[in-house]
Amino acid sequence: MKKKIIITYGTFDVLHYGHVNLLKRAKALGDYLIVGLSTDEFNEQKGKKSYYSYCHRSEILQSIKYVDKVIPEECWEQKVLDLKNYDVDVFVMGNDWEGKFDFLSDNCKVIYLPRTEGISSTLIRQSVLT
Ligand code: C2G
Repeated sequence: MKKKIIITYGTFDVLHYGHVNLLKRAKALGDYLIVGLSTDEFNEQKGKKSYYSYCHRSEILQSIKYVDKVIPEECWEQKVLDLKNYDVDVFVMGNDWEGKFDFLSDNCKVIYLPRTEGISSTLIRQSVLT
């Protein structure tokens, strides 16, 4: 029987329980979770500077039991090709992106999950890492 493939994307810098909560709920929607991890170069395009490098963020994500595969997210436009290449059934994002990826619903189910309030990489960096 075909595995139900889930995909999500993000920077996942300074991994915290909000990220894990998203990954846990995303994985619960299917059998195999792919994470499109923003490269350092793409982060620049997003106006974000991560504390950890892509390699370290990827290593940390791969240690999370809900994550089955990590691929580089290098540009905004790659999602449609990713959905086709990996035969994705469900695209998942936190609802801070509500509506932004509805155009992908021609290719797969699009689900926005409630964001975990009170935690963010920025908050952590501001309070701990500075
Ligand atoms: N998230 C969450 N709760 C938080 C923080 C983040 O549910 N407290 C979710 C976000 O909604 C997102 C995922 O965790 O779905 C990753 O968040 P970021 O690393 O901030 O990703 P972002 O910069 O939003 O990049 O193409 C999509 C982009 O790459 C998303």
